[in-house]
Order: sequence, then structure tokens, then C-alpha cells
Amino acid sequence: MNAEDPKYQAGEPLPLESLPSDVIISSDTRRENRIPPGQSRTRKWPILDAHGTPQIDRASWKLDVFGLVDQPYSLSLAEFQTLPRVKVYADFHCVTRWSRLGNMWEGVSTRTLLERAGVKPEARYVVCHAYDRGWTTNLPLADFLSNDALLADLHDGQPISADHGGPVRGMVPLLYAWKSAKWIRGIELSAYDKPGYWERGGYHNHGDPWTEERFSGWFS
Ligand SMILES: Nc1nc2c(c(=O)[nH]1)N[C@H]1C(S)=C(S)[C@@H](COP(=O)(O)O)O[C@H]1N2
Ligand SMILES: [Mo]
Repeated sequence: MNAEDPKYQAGEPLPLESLPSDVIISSDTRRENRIPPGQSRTRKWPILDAHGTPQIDRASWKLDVFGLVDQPYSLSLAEFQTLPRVKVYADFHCVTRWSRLGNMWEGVSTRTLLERAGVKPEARYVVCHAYDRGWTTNLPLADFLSNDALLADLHDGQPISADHGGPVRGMVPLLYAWKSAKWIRGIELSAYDKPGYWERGGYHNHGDPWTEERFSGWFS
């Protein structure tokens, strides 16, 4: 802890054995070396986004789950907060080469959210839609349904601040951080892939940090 920056990490990440037994441990945190190639650890929590922090009124916040589902639905923030919750311990890797280790996220698992909608068998991709000018990111359904993926409203026990994507952000720890939508407002199921904001801008379509899927195209 640090008076000016409460998110500063002074020591080493917590030993996994010390985590409560109900915590889902992201598999990458079990690696002997938790820092992917070309990355380095930051002890801070940088703020990074394309368009700045949007104004979100908590009373009118909603999340839509739509596209190739049996039962599309919308949730208010109060409804979101009544769903069964999970805690996930995970690392976080931005393609600009910082990694923040040992984050404790809490919220609703993507599996819970999609089970409620009933995913149609043709659905193979997800598009996460966000409040910042319709920003999107795309990913395979299988990655979105990884056991450590969630929509989080708490980080290290505190509400996620607006700058970091609150009131609710996506978190898909096994991929680079741009696949984790801040200010998420919709989850769309699709049969085909629809490259999102950074993906259209030249970032890799998939984004595995361990094989450095940073950029796409001939220039990478
Ligand atoms: N809606 C939205 N989500 C986003 C982004 C964005 O521009 N808009 N940027 C992504 C990128 S590149 C990173 S590194 C992380 C940063 O999250 P942080 O600001 O909480 O560190 O958010 C990701 N999610
Ligand atoms: Mo990023």
C-alpha cells in the first residue's frame, strides 16, 4: 500500500497456497515465470484506453446479451449484482509491454451470463461492446468461456473505478488486456468473427501473450 497510490504493489505476488479455497486461480499464475516474453512487471496499475473515460449513469447502466442466443436479455446494475459471484486471481498483460501480476477480480463469470441466455450451437465468436463510443473487441467463444473469465465489478476488494472500466468491466486473463472490455455494455454471440477497434487497427486478432500475438499483417 502507498498513500498516494493505493493500487501500488510493494511486495511479491501472494503465494497461491495462501488464497482462499473458493478463489478461481487463473492457470497462467501457476507458471514458473509469470512474465510473458517481451513484457515487464509494473507495480502500478496504468490506465489505458482509446477514447478516455465515458460518463456512465449507474441508474441507467445496462448489460445486453444478444445475437445467437435462445433468450436475449438485459440486466440493470442491481440485477447484475444479484447473480452468483466468483473470485478470480489473475495476471494482466498489456500489449504495450507492462504486466500487472496478482489481481483479485470479483464479479459474475462469463459462463453464468451465457448459460442464462442459452448459446445457440452456431455461435462461435463473441463481440464485447463498450460504452466508450461503441468500442468493441472480438474473441473466440471458447476463450470468452475460459473458467477464469468474468465481468468484474470489484478489484482487490474495491469497486472498479471509472478510469479502470467501472462499474463493470470484462476480464479475460489468458489474452492480452485489450480483449478485456472496460465499461462493458453488451455481449454479442456471432457465427463469424467481427474484428473490433484495436483488431481493425492492426492488433492481432487473437492476442495470446505467451506466443506474442501482438500485431497482425505483413509488418509484424
Ligand atoms: N472499452 C474499452 N476497453 C478497453 C480499452 C478501450 O480502449 N476501451 N483498452 C484496452 C487496453 S489496450 C488495455 S491495456 C486495458 C487497460 O485496462 P486498465 O486501463 O484498467 O489498465 O483495457 C482494455 N479495454
Ligand atoms: Mo493494452
